[in-house]
Amino acid sequence: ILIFTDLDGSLLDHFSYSFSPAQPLLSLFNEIGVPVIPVTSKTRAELAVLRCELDNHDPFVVENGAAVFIPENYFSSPPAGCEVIDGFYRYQFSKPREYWTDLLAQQEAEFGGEFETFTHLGVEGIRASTGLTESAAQQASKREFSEPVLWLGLDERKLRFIETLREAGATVLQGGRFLHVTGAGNKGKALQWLSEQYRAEYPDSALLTIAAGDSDNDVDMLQVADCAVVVRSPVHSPPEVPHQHLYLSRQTGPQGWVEGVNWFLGAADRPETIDSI
Ligand code: 2M8
Ligand code: MG
Ligand code: MG
Repeated sequence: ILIFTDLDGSLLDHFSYSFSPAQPLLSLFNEIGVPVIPVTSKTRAELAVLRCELDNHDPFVVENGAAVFIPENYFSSPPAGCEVIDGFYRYQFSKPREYWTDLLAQQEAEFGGEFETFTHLGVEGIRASTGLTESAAQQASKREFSEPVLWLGLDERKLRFIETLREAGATVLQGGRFLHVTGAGNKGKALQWLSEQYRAEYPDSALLTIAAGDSDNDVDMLQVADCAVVVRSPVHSPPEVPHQHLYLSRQTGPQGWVEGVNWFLGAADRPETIDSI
């Protein structure tokens, strides 16, 4: 079993960023060796801190699928196409951040005043719009492959903005609070690439992939996993995910995460009817 999980709004509470309701299940997975792979909008700098707090030693995916990091001695041989960086193998799907900030700067002419980038928000602006602590906001500001954007304008204009960026080659993904502007990767591609690395390492095991997420930027990942847990959000409606094996949690955040993962592991009472979207 491989568990691929979104963080904000899924394993972490949307408001408090706490994962304590999931702690017992995470400890169990650690003990029995079930990998829990964060697949997140967050940066490598944020993951460095969070993985310590979570006591997580598995690979992770940053900035919405823009890059995958695998601890250097995790697999018996280096995965193809990776560079070694700070003790990790890195597989990169996207161009660097500067490419996307340049593209966004070009949008000022048509959309000036309608959006705010992370670069312009700065650490204080990020803190204010996310509720992260100052040091966490600092880590969030260290983007390497993508730029989050706060949309300030009207909804119709937002669609036009997204379309314009897509025509220019960007991938634009809606997170809980921000639009994420990045390159060719998405969470689904990252899941598939990483699953192939596990299959190569364990050719005789039948691997089952479970993915958990709460937002639109998780749909690509939820669709390609064998089992999809949609974690209910306290602030927005669940994303639409065409999937045969889908569970929509009744609870939100980490409680919903535990509920959904347990449901697929057969450890929860099977509800009379499965919630469907
Ligand atoms: C941003 O990501 C979330 C993901 O759903 C969002 O778009 O709302 C990122 O900046 C991430 O780095 C940061 O930790 C998070 C905090 O809420 O916001
Ligand atoms: Mg989320
Ligand atoms: Mg996320």
